[in-house]
Amino acid sequence: PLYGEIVHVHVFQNPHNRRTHTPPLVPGLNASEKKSFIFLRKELPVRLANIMKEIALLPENLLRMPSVVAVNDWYIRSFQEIIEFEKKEPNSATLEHFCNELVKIRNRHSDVVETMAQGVLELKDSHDVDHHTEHSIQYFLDRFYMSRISIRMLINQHTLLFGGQLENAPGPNRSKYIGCIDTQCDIVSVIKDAYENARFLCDRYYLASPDLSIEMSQHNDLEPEPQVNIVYVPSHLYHMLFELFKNSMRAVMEYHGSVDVYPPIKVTLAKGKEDICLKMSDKGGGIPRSTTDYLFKYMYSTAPQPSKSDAHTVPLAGYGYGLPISRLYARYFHGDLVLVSCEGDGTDAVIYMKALSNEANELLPIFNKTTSKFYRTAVQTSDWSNQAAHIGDRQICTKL
Ligand code: W6P
Repeated sequence: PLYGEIVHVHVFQNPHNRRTHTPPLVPGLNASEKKSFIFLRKELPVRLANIMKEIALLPENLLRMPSVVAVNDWYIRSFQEIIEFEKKEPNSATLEHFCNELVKIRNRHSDVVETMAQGVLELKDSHDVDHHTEHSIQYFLDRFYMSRISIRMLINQHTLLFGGQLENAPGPNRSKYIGCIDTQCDIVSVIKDAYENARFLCDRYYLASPDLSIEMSQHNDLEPEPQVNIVYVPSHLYHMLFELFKNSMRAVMEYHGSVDVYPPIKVTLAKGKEDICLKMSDKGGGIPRSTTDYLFKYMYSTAPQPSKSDAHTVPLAGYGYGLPISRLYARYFHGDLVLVSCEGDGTDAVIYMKALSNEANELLPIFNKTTSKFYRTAVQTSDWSNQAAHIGDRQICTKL
């Protein structure tokens, strides 16, 4: 089965959290719900256990931080609640109870990102963090948040498909959604939604905002409304685009001061045989090459993401966990998110997605010997030197 995630976006209700779902073919107790239940009561504990093994390998001083202890406890509790279903008969009462438990677990874990970020801050405030610890934390958080994306996807699919929140007409009006997966996701309309919502924040803070121009690669002029449709989770795409738009808008507004017109943000959308590429280009002055990598580092992010309750006080994105988590969303279906910046000019952000949905399956962290070795071994020291010669002081002979 295909699975999707509901993303919490501060300030706005993410318009891509559709609550539509395909109706069960047989009303009441249906075979696919039972199959999904049997799959999940095993798969969810496996995924939880995998990441709990990694939590256990975290540097001791991080493990002792109160926020990390809290997150760990949530995982233990959720694991226990799901394995309770191992011995249960899959009758309709069990299935209903299972759905309710999943909703409860999803709610329990809704603030995990902010809480882990808080734990990292607690560590930074109380300890000197060495290079190795920093490296472990980066490695762990990428895997931990990826695991979380995948687990929430499974929970969301099950509760959307079988939780019966909303009815949906069968037959010709049958939804193009399977849970939170849109089988004909219209990328341009997601771009426009994310732009409009980011622009709203930008206008409120800077009293102006850059325009958007969308360019479709190999666009056929006979088509009045160009579209690119793919099988995707619109909420994931929205999350990435909203984050990128906020960053680009802030850069443009800060770089150009008060002028009459700001250079627009240009989005180029291309559909190739293998990839669908979405490039967002801003003329926001760019960032030094040496800092692009830091934008994806959890340890260098300035603050934890604002909690959902105080989100309205935050103007536009700071470099919180928005970018690294957006990259995980892209990687989850075997895509990627990269930044290429030219200092003094602007920044290009590219979201890669797989054009073929059969290639866009889940990318999951697994726990094995390589994993535990990673946490134990020291960071490789560089075997490249920059000490030998200097162009500036003529140690390099330029006149042969
Ligand atoms: C910038 C910095 C940045 C990060 C992410 C996306 C776009 C941009 N533009 O100047």
